[in-house]
Amino acid sequence: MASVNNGSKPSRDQQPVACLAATMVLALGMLCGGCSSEEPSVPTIRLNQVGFAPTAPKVAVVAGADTEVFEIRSRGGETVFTGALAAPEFWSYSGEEVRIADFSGLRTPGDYSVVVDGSHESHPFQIRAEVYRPVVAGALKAFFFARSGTDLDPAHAGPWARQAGHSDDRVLIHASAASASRPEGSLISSPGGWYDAGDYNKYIVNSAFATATLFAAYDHFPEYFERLESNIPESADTVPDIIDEAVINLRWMLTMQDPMDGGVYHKLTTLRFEGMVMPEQATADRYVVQKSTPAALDLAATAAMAARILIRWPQLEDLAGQCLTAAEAAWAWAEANPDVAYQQPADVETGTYAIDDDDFVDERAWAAVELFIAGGDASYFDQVDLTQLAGGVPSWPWVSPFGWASLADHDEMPPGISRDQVERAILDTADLLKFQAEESAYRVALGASPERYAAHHPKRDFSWGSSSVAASQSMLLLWAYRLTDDRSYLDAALTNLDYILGRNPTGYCFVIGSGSLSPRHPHHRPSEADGVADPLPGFMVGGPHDGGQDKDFCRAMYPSDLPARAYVDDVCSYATNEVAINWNAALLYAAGGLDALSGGDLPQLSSGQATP
Ligand code: G3I
Ligand code: 9MR
Repeated sequence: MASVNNGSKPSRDQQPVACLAATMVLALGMLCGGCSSEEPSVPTIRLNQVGFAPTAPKVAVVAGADTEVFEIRSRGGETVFTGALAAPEFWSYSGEEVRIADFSGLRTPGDYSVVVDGSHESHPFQIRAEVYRPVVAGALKAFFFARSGTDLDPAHAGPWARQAGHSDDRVLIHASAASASRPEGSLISSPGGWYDAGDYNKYIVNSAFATATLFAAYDHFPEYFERLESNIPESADTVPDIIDEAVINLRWMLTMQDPMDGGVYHKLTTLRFEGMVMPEQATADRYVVQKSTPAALDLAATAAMAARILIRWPQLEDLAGQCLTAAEAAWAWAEANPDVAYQQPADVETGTYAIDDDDFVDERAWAAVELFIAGGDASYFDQVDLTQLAGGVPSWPWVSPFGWASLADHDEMPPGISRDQVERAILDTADLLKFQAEESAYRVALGASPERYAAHHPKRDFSWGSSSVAASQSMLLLWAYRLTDDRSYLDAALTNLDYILGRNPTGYCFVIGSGSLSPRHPHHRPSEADGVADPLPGFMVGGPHDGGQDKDFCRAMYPSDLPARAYVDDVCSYATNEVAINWNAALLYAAGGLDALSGGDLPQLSSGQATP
């Protein structure tokens, strides 16, 4: 195995050594025959398997080619474009020496493929104005498929129709959540919302990231999302589908707040993960567990954000008012309980959404910003110094970037901070990502050296859920574009969507049902247990991650331990092949924003038109 450096791209003066390493790996691979060489034995062509908007940059990544040129062929076999392959470059994250094929000059709508060495052909792709639309509509529809506690009927769910599971109207108070008014073993009702991921539990911290991202997508691109329909039961109403869907989970989140003290339970969960069964077969007792400071602050931020957005629809005015009240009560609880980290009880084995040594500075800042914007009260900043906050990419452990994005759109600045400081908090991280997108061998933003990022970012981009790191980086780059109209941020945002849809070393399009090769065996209980051959579409899987947390369960061996290739399309792999609501929310924002900005005119889908 080639010695791979610590994951940061070798500087240009290091590359000769890196290329030597790659050459050695290639030589070993050719010598040892059956062993798994890290290099392709035949040319590989990696590209966005869905396609490109006519005016978008268009790039494929080629490994193992023997020639200096490439061509683009139409579906009819005609060569419509030829170009020179760029000089070889080494990508340490995949141990590959690759060459760039740039065909941005081809803008004619049509169906095409890339060909090298005269015969090696890529997956097909399209060039057309609304090329990202199916990915966006599917990403939104995935939330409908994730709904808890409701039947999914055939008219809206097609072959993935299923019975309701988890009414969650008799949820037990866990010992860790007991209070005088709600003693251990008492029952509350906490119905609805979305299942978190491949499991059937519901978590406030991750719900906040996902729900707030859907609200932000609408807030930033209202004209686009007002017209995007996903054939859900609510499509017939006058509220945009993305808002209808976000409200489904928001209403559940509000039930997780204790009306007696404003505290928020960290999650609603079984004691251990259910088997690979359908919702109606998953009948273990469900509990709300310990109230936590991050849960209270994340609910406060999400509910305050909802309050200022939902007010736009008369039928949601009451909910908007409830949200502001809930946000203020949650903030007050967090002020009285500022350091209550979630501590997994000994008898609970499900997900935690908690990190070590968390000081909740980011959750507190985000909540203060949203409460300030929603109600105009600057006193929320009495205990919050935004100037001490780093920038960074939004993630469930680092949510303060949402605050920067909201302030960037707001007329009034909080006391002690300038608009320029707010914008720099976004643009400084965006500039690092743009540099990476322009410089990396795959020409993608993903893989930026974390040392260049602000603090709190997962130390490696190829963390658990790396495809969502890509999508969240694109979200931040679109924030930068909205601030500056600088197209280089838009182009950088697109590089990571290209990565997600196929321009990556695994050869997969990570969105189920999109592209030519997408996951067939996600770690997702309904997909595994529903008896339907095709997994539920529209979900994005976590993608490559070299942590190996699931290797004890995986029959299928990972093809590589390299960060960008450590992926296996097997139901066992929850560390690389699960789905999750925060991941899909970031995809929805990124793909939707790029679709909205690529100039495509949204066709008016009839409300009954089935989407994927
Ligand atoms: O924050 C630290 C960072 O400081 C450190 O440098 C880095 C080193 O690896 O680790 C970082 O913590 C990581 C954390 O995510 C935040 O990024 C942990 O290593 C990593 O194990 C953790 O992974 C999370 C995983 O659950 C395990 O807890 C994923 O982000 C999260 O998406 C995933 O979420 C699960 C739910 O618990 C259960 N439902 C399914 C869902 C998706 O798999
Ligand atoms: O299905 C669970 C998935 O949602 C989680 O992300 C993952 C890590 O917490 O755990 C999965 O459950 C597995 C458990 O951790 C170990 N026994 C096998 C379970 C199913 O793969």
